[in-house]
Amino acid sequence: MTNNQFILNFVKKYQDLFQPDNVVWIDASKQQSKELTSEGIATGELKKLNNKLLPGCVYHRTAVNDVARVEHATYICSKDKENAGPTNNWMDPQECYAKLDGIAKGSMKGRTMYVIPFSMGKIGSPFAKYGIELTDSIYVVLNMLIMTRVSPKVLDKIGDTDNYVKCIHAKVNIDEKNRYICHFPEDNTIYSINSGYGGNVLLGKKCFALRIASFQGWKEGWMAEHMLILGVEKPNGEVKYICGAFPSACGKTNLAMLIPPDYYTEKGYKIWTVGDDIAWIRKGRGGQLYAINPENGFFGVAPGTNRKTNPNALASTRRNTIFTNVAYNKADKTVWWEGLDQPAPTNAEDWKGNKWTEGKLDDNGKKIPGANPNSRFTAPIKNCPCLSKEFENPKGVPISAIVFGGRRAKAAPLVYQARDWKHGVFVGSIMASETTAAASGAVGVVRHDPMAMLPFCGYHMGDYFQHWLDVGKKVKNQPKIFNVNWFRTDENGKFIWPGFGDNMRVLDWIISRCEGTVDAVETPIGFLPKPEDINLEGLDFPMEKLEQILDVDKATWLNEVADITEFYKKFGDRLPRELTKQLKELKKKVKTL
Ligand code: OXD
Ligand code: MN
Repeated sequence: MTNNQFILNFVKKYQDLFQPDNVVWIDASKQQSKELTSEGIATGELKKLNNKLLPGCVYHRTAVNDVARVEHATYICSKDKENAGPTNNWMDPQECYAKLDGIAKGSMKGRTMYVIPFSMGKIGSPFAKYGIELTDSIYVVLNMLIMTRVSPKVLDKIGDTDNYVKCIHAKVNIDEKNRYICHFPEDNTIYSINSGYGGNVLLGKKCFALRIASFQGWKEGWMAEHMLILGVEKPNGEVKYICGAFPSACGKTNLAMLIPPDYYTEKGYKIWTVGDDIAWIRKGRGGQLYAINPENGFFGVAPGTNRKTNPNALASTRRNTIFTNVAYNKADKTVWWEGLDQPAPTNAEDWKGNKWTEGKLDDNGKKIPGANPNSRFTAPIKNCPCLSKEFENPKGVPISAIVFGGRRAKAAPLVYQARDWKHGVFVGSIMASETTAAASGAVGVVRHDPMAMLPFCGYHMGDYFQHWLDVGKKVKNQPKIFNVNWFRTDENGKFIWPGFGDNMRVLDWIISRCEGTVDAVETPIGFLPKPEDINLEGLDFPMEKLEQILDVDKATWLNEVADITEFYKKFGDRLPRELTKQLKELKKKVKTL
């Protein structure tokens, strides 16, 4: 498929090391995809689903020990340890290559190694970056065909250069103890072994489009962010675009595909989805920031997705979708997960492949779920009923607002606006959120997750903060920056704000602030809405509750200040002085409350 010696040498090097029986280049033809799917079905790696109800869909189970991203086994292998920073694991690059080569050597004997040329971003767009992934997994090939733009044209675009990201994946034997997800930003290389879980092996996604791309963006003057991109269409037809950074499994997909409450739809408001997970952002026309979604599909969390919470996501999964680790309905060869608005199947297997009925208990009397809490659907973005017509725009969409948001039972109010770009960078840097099932480890623990990039920043986070400050300096029309929190709870631990479609009411305030058509109250943490400016039309939600979730409590925020002070210490002298200044100011202001 190519005469490029860099690529041929790369493929040959790993062919010699892994010793596969065959090497197959992926050309993205229908025929090849069909054959690979059939092969996956024949080996049991995939199950074909009901072709009438779920045409073109297949089902897959990962190993039980391999269901989420593994942050403890994820490394940034910069030459100088300092450059990986205090928030990343580090290994010396040469040691790391040798270690992984040693583990994966000969591991593809009896298997096929696939070579996948892919693009992040529309091929040929000024944003696009190219990659070649080597893998011994048909599941990975089929997922990459959905999530990225796989095409021989990518090879033409790379031409005779060495300018592509080298992505190496080997399943080996899915040994948890020898699982490594390693990044070599200075070599444009990713090396992932002993896993078959999406976030660890679809190397175009987290590994390339965030960890490697954040480093590339730092060097080249743009940004790779863990953000959704949505367009709010107003009754006059004008569309305003918003980027939103939220940690994993905090509702980015739901927000990106939001259906406004009746009050808003009747007036003519509509939300258009550009992306649900990753945004690449750079300066464009009019001194403004523009964003693209470099992906081509959704790798969404299944549990909780239903006709009420996210009808657009559900609709996106009705054809040509790969379901991973959900429950399997043997009766009609369909799928099910907790929170789906239809009764659990009676003749089913759970995500582990065991016979399962709803309410089944384990030895400790705990309910066994049918779907893994981090079970996923991989769906083509083209399936999405509310896909923005700007999705393929090679120049991206102009960004009016950036929204940061975490999962916080207390502290952060429903919404507030940063005073300016520098304060906005501070607001992003102090984000914290309760952990979720998207990564292995404890769930529900509050941790700092600046800009929702803690697990995804491919270099020193102090430099990353400085990069944010520098990008702001370069643009004349900076987006306004906001923080939201849909997850405040009451004394019984219940969510106070209804969330989902009603988040439109908050987006409405955000847009009005961008347009300068609504006032705000200045507080120590930033501008808060006057409660009467959040439109509650058609929603049974008492004003006192709204006041409660717009509250900024002195003791809580003094605690936050202490906590941020401690967190910031990690970054030493690579913490931008501007952020220290912002923290001091916050402390001073909170004391006046
Ligand atoms: C994801 C994640 O899969 O953030 O998007 O883990
Ligand atoms: Mn994500």
